[in-house]
Amino acid sequence: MAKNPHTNPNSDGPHDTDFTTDESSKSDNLEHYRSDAEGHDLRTNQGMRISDNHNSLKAGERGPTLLEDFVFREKLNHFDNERIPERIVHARGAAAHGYFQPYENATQYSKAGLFKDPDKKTPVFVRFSTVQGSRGSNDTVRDVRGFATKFYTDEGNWDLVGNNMPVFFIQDAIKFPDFVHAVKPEPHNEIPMGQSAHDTFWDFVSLMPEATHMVLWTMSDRAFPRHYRNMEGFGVHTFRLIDRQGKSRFVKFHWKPVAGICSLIWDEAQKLWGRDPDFNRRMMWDDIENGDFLEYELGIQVVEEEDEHRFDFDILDPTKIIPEEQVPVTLIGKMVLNRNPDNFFAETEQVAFNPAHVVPGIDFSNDPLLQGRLFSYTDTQMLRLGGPNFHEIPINQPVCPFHNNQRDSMHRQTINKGQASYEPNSIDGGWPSETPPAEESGGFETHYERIDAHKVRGRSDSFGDHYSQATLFWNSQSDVEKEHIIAAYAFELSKVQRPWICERVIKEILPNIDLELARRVGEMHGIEAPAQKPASADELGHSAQTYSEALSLMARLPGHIAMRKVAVLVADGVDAAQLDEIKTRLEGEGAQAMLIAPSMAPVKANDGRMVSPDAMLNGQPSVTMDAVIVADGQQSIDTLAQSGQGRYYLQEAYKHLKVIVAIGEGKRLLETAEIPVPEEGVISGATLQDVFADFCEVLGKHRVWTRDSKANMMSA
Ligand code: HDE
Repeated sequence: MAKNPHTNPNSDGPHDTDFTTDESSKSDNLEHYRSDAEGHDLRTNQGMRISDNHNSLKAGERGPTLLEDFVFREKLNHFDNERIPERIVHARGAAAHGYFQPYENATQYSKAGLFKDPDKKTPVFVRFSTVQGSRGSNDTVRDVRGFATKFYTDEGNWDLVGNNMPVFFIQDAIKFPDFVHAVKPEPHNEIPMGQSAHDTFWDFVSLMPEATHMVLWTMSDRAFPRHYRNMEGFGVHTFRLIDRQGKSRFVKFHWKPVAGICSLIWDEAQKLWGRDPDFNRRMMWDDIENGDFLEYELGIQVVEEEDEHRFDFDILDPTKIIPEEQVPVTLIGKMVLNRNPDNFFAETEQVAFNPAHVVPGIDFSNDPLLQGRLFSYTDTQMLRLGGPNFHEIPINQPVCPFHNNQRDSMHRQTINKGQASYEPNSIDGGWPSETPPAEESGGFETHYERIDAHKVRGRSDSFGDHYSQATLFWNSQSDVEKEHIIAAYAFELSKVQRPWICERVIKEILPNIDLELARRVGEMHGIEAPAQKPASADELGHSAQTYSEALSLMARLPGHIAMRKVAVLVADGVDAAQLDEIKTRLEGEGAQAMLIAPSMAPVKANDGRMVSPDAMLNGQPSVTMDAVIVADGQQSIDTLAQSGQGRYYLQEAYKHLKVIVAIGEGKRLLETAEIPVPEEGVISGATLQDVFADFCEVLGKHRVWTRDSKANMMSA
């Protein structure tokens, strides 16, 4: 291949070789920009000390404010311009710092330096987000979650900008504006916020069969994770890994949550909109502050180039997964999120991800959705962050040195020295110079791919199967998950005003996934679903695999109670010794116990001790917790039984399939609240010892799944 015929004598190899990142590199880099006002005088942006920050300058104490007041003007001017455009999608998010560490040298797959040394920690910044709602919308809406990771590597930033679902709604980026316009709040009244339950969304997706697979994922409980630590992440597209010899392999990236996958229940998610709209971000923040870090393993599914066409789907089609049974996920490293940002705007809001930010060893496939994304992200930052210098914003800067001949524009911070802002040059010694590709520390070289094609505005026939993997997903769900999906479609369509859109979904889309699914949703809308699949055999496609365990949430339940939040209900007269025992035993299992009382006033325990509650019943409602323990104590139970909130706490916990434990007299509260006891997950006993093993076993599955069919009978 002909090389660039430049004359730069310095292009002989890497020059910034004495540089290497470690876990604290990004934090050290940000330190330069951190500002702490403690012990400092109040000054203007020009550095002048301010003597009065309460009164503007006036002509007489009751007179008009004077234009001369530059202190007032600076303050108001800055305030008036505080807001920047929010992200067009993924506007609401929360982020954390951490590190990535490979398990062992994985350079047989990719020469990217961050995969090489198991002792090396590469700093990361991860932003989780919802897609549809604006910056101030609710956390627990039914939506996809963004899972975007910026790795600050020795060789530059690599952004893995993924979601918590492995497929997407459309196949070609040219449809993205249509999709986003359809899912966003409707243009005439900006309703509904954070919801896909409206006409334009269902109109679009029912006219675009390629959306069917992804819509099914969003109708599953994956659409409202219990905690960011409890969701998977996916790069979605097929990418390429390039090894040291320059050999390319296709790859799908996965994040596997160490804490297992757990979701909310739809009714619980909805109630959280009001009870704690910041639920997910608050949990992440609090856990990190408490040292309960979030952990994920990075997995790769590797497909050799010669196997590209061996599947019954096209690996370039972003509406398809590669089932884990066909290509297992190899876990190559671990990411730990262990530090909260110092400033939401400076870091979480200004961070700019881009799937085009790659490092040598990682490259793109021809997935047409990915190809479009490679353009879109820089483009959107120009408006959102005010021009092309957004890479200079501290959170976006690589930690390795970076020099080039890009110059000027809005808000330029770098003071570039020298006269030659071009290359090659003989004035500034030929610097900065190119680096030839190499096995390691080389310059980026695009994978050498032969393309021999007609220019064509079209789509490959291999992208034509829109249903078979949706059917695979449906077949792989447990009965409980299927019931939740049916309820989700019924709910969403109940918000659609135009009957023909509902009919189209029930008669033309759902039966192609599964006839029973269509029949059940149809039943709830008084619409008869067809007895046969309406799509042709060609349109239905074919998946040799009909079941994949990895697609069910039940396959990855935590199996332990670490990090679970347990409410311990208390009131005056509660058994003090038992409270100590409950706390010790829960903490021993890594769970978090919260004492919850009718009010924040200290509770007088049975031994006269005053115990401070962590929260009150309506301040930390059951929807924010994973399980409830009713502690013993006659007077305490009397008080809780007389309280509507006390009884409701248990009823709601029961409805949301939570484990409920009553110790001693506590059983009386269950009876007053009309909670059936005993049954699986409703456990009573004379002492904590009697119930603890049972409690841990059921809570290890997160919820009492066997209760699902009865839960709706609870009116809470
Ligand atoms: Fe994005 N997407 N996207 N997207 N996306 C944005 O970039 C876009 C897609 C994803 O926390 C925007 O900076 C196009 C798939 C995440 O800051 C924008 C297409 C996946 C985030 C954009 C897609 C994603 C974004 C909006 C179809 C999963 C939030 C603001 C071709 C693999 C990142 C911004 C953060 C954000 C464009 C599809 C993930 C407009 C054109 C597929 C996690 O540039």
